[in-house]
Amino acid sequence: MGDEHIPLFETKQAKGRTLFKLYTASMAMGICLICVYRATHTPEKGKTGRYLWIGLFMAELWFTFYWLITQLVRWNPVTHQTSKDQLSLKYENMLPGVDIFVCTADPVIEPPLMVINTVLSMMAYDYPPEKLNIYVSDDGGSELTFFALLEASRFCKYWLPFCKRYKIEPRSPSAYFAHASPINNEWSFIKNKYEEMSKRIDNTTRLGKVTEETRKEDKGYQEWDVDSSKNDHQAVIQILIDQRDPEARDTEGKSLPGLVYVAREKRREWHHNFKAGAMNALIRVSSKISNNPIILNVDCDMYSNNSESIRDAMCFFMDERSQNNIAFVQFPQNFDNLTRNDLYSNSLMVINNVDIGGLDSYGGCLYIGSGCFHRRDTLCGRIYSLDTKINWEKQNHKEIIESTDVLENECKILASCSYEHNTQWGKEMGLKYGCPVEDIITGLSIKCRGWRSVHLNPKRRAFLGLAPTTLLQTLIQTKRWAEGEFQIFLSKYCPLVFGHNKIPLKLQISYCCYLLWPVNCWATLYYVLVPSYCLLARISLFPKLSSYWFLPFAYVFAGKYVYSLGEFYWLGGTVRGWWNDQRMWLYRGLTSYLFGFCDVIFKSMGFTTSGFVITSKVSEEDALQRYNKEIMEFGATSPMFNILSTLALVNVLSFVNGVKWVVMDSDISGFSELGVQMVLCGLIILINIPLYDGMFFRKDNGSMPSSVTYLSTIFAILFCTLAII
Ligand SMILES: *[C@@H]1O[C@H](CO)[C@@H](O)[C@H](O)[C@H]1NC(C)=O
Ligand SMILES: *[C@@H]1O[C@H](CO)[C@@H](O)[C@H](O)[C@H]1NC(C)=O
Ligand SMILES: CC(=O)N[C@H]1CO[C@H](CO)[C@@H](O)[C@@H]1O
Repeated sequence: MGDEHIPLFETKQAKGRTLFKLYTASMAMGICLICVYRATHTPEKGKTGRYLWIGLFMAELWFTFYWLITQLVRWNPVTHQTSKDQLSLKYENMLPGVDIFVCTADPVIEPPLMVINTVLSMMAYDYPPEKLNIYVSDDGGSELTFFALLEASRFCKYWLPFCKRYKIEPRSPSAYFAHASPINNEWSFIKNKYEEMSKRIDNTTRLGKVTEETRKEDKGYQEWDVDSSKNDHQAVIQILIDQRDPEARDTEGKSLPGLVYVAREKRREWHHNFKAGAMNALIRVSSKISNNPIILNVDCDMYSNNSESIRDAMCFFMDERSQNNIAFVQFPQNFDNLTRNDLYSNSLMVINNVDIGGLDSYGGCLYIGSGCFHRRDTLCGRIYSLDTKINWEKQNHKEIIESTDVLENECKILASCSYEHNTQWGKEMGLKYGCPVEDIITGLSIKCRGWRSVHLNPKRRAFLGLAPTTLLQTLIQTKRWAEGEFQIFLSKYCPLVFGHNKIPLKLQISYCCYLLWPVNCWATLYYVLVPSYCLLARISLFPKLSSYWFLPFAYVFAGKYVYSLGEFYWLGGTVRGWWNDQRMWLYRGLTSYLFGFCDVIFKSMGFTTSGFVITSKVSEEDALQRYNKEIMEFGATSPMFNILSTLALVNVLSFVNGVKWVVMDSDISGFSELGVQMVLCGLIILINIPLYDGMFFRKDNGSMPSSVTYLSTIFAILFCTLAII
């Protein structure tokens, strides 16, 4: 074939690299000058403030170190572009099959209606349906989810042909009908059908159980006849759409993607390894039923916003140049319920658009547990060698002759608790166990076996999920990530050790950029607390405003923030969005990272931990209204809020004290000496405005609980009294 070398994807380097390098160099110079200043101006032994000064120097050294890692990550980001036309031209008839895993864990936190919307959007991919199989892992083992899925297996017979005929997007019915305007009668018919179905599902969910009448409709419900609970039940495997069944057709007689409900066995005496355990059970069950060479896994709230995403991913797996060394293609996590200025900074815009592209240029973005296409063989532990080419043409899975019942029963063994006992599952095979963010170490170990990975970040988002909509949810989610990541850093999977000699040093260090998130808490806390403490105690920690040494501080500070504002704006954010992002950076540092760090340390010493619980991302009506108006939501007591409020108040008190001092005593030289600290305090106050508002002015349900306000006021006053005496 003459056209054999037409590439299926293109890789581009980010623009403006020279400018970026110049900027980095100038910042590095500024930072060096600051270090020189700190080293040469340390207060002498015995003088007040010597230790505070040294502490501040340490905090700055940490920030410098972390900044250097960040610059390394961002040195040379790349982006990819796919040519799906080429893919169809060359490979349309040999496209490999794809097994899609949708994981859900709890019908209350993750409503079944949301789950089936995700499932329907996946079933409707623009891809040969006989090559698609959807597996829903229900770790809640709930008949409500099963009921919803059964409904979906009927509705899809109307939905899929409708999607394909009118080429509608997105293909999650709820997302589609939320914005679409009527086309014709068929449209209204489908919409009615969808609404009826969602009513039935909502009614059943509200009731909390499936009615007796409905239970007679499908023998699958018998699985719930035995006494069972969320954490103690047998394995349930139900093939809802069997591709071997000649009657499994849509209303136009075309074949349907397979649909399988899987609830692995749960017993109290076995450890279940959370999502990693569920994924591994799915890998085994799917290998028995369809055994497709590509696996896509998504969280149950992430619907597909682009019906061509599978083809995008295939462009990498099937490209001839890539030497078949691509183990997985990761899409970023995006959200469709973000507000315009992204109050809680959930969009991860800079990480998704810049940082991960940087990791990609070093041969390996992270695997982040959702929206990722894997090769089945690499996920199961295969080591890279030059002949790992998949023979796409011979991928047709083996003919299965068993009846559905027999097949389901065989799969139950694969999904039983004891199956993994004394096997390599969770170690060398499948997702790794023993860490809350198992995806990161799984991705890392795949890379250590010689594979590379690709990050694809198309303009039109491939997957859209739900972002947390309250401050506390956001902070707790970040805490969980931070904790897991730091745990990896301290474990044998630390990239610097585990990846030694296996992946490039650049990549090892880049990984640490994320794994060290929580460590930032100490320097952040120090910077928020100590300069204002010293302002109260009249100890100067920074150069005078009139001194030349002030310049590097001003340059580094301004340089960092002007750059990040510019970057944020250029990526499509708003100025207020950037300001919110800075606030959330601070809040995460002072709470999520702090608790994450402490929990990891306490856990390693054998103590129990703070145990913040995850709550539903679907919130109350009035909370949702505030979210849409971008009013910060407190409304709960949490030690996290105590910390934030106390710090915010301390800064107000010391700022007021500083102002009083300049105005009343007209102490101008004092102002020059403490000016930087006053500016710092002032900025912290500005960024905390929504917090003061929530503490003292708002009266709605989302304002700060008064117990938190009282307690933090007392703490703040105590602290300031200590500083002054
Ligand atoms: C759902 O419940 C409401 C009352 O709670 C009832 O009026 C309605 O008919 C039910 N819908 C379906 C589809 O069962
Ligand atoms: C989702 O897809 C639609 C097209 O169906 C597109 O208009 C929209 O911009 C996409 N959303 C995002 C966030 O990319
Ligand atoms: C489930 C949920 O919270 N959805 C909300 C996401 O955000 C949009 C506004 O941006 C709301 O309208 C949705 O209700």
